[in-house]
Amino acid sequence: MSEAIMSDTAQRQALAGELDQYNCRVAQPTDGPLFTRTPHSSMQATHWKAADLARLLDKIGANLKLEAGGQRRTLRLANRGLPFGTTPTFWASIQVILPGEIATAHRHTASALRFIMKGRGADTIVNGERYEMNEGDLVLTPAWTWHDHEHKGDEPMIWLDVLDISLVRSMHATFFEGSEAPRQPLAQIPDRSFRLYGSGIMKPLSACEAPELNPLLVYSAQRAHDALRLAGALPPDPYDDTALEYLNPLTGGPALPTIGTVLQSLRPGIHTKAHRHTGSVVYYVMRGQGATIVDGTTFEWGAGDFIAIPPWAVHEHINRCTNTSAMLFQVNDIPALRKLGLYREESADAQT
Ligand code: 1HN
Repeated sequence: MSEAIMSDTAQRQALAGELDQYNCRVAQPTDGPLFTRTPHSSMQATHWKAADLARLLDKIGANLKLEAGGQRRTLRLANRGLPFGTTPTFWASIQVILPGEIATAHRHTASALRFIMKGRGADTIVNGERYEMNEGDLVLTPAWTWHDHEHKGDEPMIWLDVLDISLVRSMHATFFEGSEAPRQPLAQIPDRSFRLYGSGIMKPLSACEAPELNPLLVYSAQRAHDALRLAGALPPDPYDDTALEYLNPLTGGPALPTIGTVLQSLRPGIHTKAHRHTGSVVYYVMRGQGATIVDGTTFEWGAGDFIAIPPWAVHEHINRCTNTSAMLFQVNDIPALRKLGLYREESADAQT
């Protein structure tokens, strides 16, 4: 058959072999759609229950070693719709550290944060600054900062770790470096960032850091809870009730460039409006009892549970309790999406 009367489908298939030799190709009829009208995420909404996590954390605490220069002892929150990670951009894991253990120093280009779930007596050193980690504190490990942890308390301790690993991997920008010394040397003033910037309302006249590099490494639970309590007296946001984002005190932008961190309270009995956005989200329920409806599936949650919401999934929250508020810590990738011009949101009312 002459080339002129072959169908377009046949032409495309006939060309494939030759083009391939030159590292080229044309769209083939068997290819899936290149663009979809709206995002079709393969990530699945997922619910992890506190009792299951507690049992698994006990098990990894008892059975996995924490060796110098080795892997951290972390329970990764996985997603059946993704090859790795908790959402398309970030990994959420729960780290177990036992009394006397050291998670040795290293650094990586993935940005990381820690949110302390339970226990006391561990500290972390981030680029020479040392901070005690107490329940509800948020500690940052910005990209390429050295970090190590030591547990000096007498009960196992757990915290949530979130790293933008999938985002960094997708850009092939992974660097990692270990250290010979298990812990870093301390800076002369080992809590400088908190002394200068920790109030959240003031900054030194001489602030000379590059503003896009957040100089503040730790956000205390007490200050964050005070802020949330004050804001909680205001009328609720229709979708999130009271939700405050941890900020970079020099720019007012997000605490990390790619990962958003939010403390949220749902007042007694509230049922928020439904919306969707391009951000993927993981919620950790700090206290309370309620439900989150994600694309029509209802997840009934209680304290210690985690919920993951895929990009563009319609979601709404309910506080089932009529006399106490629920408190949630939320992690999302909205800062990364905004920087890339990819953030969109819409109310469920607007959907057809
Ligand atoms: C990591 O380096 C830490 O530094 C925690 O404590 C969790 C999960 C995946 C990859 C690296 C840490 C991690 C991690």
